[in-house]
Amino acid sequence: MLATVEDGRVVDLRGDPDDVFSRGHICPKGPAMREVQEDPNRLRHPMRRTAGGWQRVGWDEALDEAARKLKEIQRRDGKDAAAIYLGNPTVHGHGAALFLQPLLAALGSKNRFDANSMDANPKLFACLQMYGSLTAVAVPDVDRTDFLLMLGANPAASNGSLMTLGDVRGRLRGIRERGGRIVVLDPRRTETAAWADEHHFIRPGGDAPFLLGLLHVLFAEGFVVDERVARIADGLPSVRSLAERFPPERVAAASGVPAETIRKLARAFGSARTAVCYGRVGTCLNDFGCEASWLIEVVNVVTGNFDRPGGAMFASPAVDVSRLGRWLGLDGWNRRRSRVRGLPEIGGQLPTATLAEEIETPGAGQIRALVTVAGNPVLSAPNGERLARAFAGLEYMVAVDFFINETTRQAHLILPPRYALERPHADVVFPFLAVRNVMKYSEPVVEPAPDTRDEWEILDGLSRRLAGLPRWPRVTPERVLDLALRLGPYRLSVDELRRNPHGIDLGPLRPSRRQRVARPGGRVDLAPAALMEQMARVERTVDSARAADGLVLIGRRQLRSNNSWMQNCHSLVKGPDQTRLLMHPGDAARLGLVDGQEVRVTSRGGEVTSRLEATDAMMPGVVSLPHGWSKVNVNALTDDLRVEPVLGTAVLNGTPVTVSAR
Ligand SMILES: Nc1nc2c(c(=O)[nH]1)N[C@H]1C(S)=C(S)[C@@H](COP(=O)(O)OP(=O)(O)OC[C@H]3O[C@@H](n4cnc5c(=O)[nH]c(N)nc54)[C@H](O)[C@@H]3O)O[C@H]1N2
Ligand SMILES: Nc1nc2c(c(=O)[nH]1)N[C@H]1C(S)=C(S)[C@@H](COP(=O)(O)OP(=O)(O)OC[C@H]3O[C@@H](n4cnc5c(=O)[nH]c(N)nc54)[C@H](O)[C@@H]3O)O[C@H]1N2
Ligand SMILES: [Mo]
Repeated sequence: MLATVEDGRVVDLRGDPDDVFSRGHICPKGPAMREVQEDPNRLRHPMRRTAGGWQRVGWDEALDEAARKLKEIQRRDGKDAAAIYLGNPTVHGHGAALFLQPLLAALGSKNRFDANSMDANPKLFACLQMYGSLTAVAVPDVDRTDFLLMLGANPAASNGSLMTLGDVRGRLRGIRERGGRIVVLDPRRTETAAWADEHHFIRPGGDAPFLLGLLHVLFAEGFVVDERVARIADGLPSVRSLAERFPPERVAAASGVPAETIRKLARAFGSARTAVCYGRVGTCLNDFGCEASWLIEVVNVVTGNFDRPGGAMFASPAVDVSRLGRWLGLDGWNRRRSRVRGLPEIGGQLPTATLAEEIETPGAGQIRALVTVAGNPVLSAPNGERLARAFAGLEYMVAVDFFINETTRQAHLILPPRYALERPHADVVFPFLAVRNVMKYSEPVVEPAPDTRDEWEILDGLSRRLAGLPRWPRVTPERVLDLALRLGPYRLSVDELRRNPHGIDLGPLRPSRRQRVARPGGRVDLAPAALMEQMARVERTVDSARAADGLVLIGRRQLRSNNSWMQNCHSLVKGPDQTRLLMHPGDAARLGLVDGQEVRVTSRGGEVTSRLEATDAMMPGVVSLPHGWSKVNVNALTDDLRVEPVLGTAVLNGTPVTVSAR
């Protein structure tokens, strides 16, 4: 973005037309950053909760207190008595991304939770199983593909996820301008569907059955060239005999996609010059998130679209995230399990769906203290209200965040970092998920307010106190970044990035299976045991599926919101109410409800009220609410006990609900 600064204040923020990746196309949240910067509610100094309200404290006093309390509790009850929760923005800046590891090490607790257990873990798991690494995430080569088959993703609103896109609209339009096609499968006809050639409804959780039917046709009709697949992958016979058992007719009811449509899509995919299947939050956050994520990769590999232009490819980022991941021992799963429900870790992190019970359940290893960094799990985690009650019972809680919100208001102490416009910025995480290799470094655009701290200084300050290390000398994020860049494949440096403020274009994605697939010979495992053994469960569901009688609830991201936290920005929340419940008009008529009416939405665990919008953009039997809003908290309806069995990922979509007049 380009910022205009007058008298130390940002007066204008807009897209940078010379940016090598976005070409100046940004979303409404970009300009709204000015409002976050100016927001009087944004904290600049540490705040302590007292009987008389929040009181400002000095930085040293605050950091000393946090470290002392955490250590006291850990000394008494063991290291695991202090837990940490890492929220989504921890990956959005190099300060946090590079300085969280030392904090995790200094805390030394096995009770680590993160937002990925409500997001991408099933996909990362599929990558770990098939390609040997959580960081071996193949992304659609959007700029060259002839056919994009998209399941449960809405990049028109989300800007692309595990598929970092600059100029999302232009890039997707490019597929069609080249004569290619985009097909979307989603229980809602989304904003992305409006940009696509075709949209088909799919039942929430219906992706794994659909993909099995798709694979059946791909195999049966000769779209799989065995010799070509066998050159790079093992397990083809297992996958073939699996797919043989699922003709489209068998999966039609469970997927909600007619058998004829599945056949047609398989033929279109199989005969396209290049094609790529891609799935995101919708495919991950259901009972078969791991299986669906795996089958998506299988579709790409068996049709010869893996690691080739126009298919699913690996980015080659300037900072070698895979190497960092290996050093940090991220590439693992099920090396230990959570105390209460026995859910497995992945990448060292436990599922957030079990955090509340780990706090509530007495016994050795009970969580008594918590650090949250850039997260708002009370709104973002299933059964958030239970979590809020659990937080209230903690002996000590400290939040690294610059807003007092549903989560941080439970903390004894809040440590607010500087905002993005007051600190240098380099993206070290997302280039490894980008559809083109790019790297950029941005200087701060405004002077930070006096006596404020950068995120890394807070994390570093806390780590050093916890570990009992001297406070000086410190290694800055710029030094770490510079080293990582110099060790990376392009031998870049921070100075070189500084000389190129519009970013450095490092070219299109390149075939790199041998470097990126961390298995012997760079070979892909098409049929990992951990996934094959789930197939009996899929089979049972497929065969017991019948026309749904009740309603199920799914989520909806919106262009003008950002999970739970930009709702202080007037430019984003003005206009029509964004929290309406979407429902098919046929369902509304059946329930005697009318468009615009106030309704009560009830689930096993909770209730919210919302206004009804009757729209044929919804699949019959499915209703939709966005997440992240406090007045209509969708996660008051979701269930912390509903997790998929492989990883314990929260099943945030497909929640059974009833809707009635209020
Ligand atoms: N029902 C339902 N629930 C969902 C989802 C869904 O689709 N449906 N999506 C899930 C997904 S994909 C995700 S990623 C999670 C997100 O879950 P969380 O990460 O827990 O929630 P966020 O709303 O992203 O919270 C971000 C917090 O970080 C703070 N913050 C912003 N920038 C910074 C910064 O630079 N430093 C620090 N320290 N703090 C900062 C904000 O004030 C806010 O409190 O929600 C999940 N929850
Ligand atoms: N504007 C905006 N952008 C964002 C965010 C934001 O809050 N606001 N959040 C960011 C984050 S943290 C993430 S993880 C990404 C997510 O990025 P995306 O995954 O692209 O975004 P979602 O809108 O969650 O898309 C999920 C889609 O899945 C559909 N769906 C639900 N259940 C199912 C199902 O069972 N099967 C199928 N096939 N579809 C289903 C929903 O209708 C929805 O359209 O977006 C990021 N970008
Ligand atoms: Mo996310």
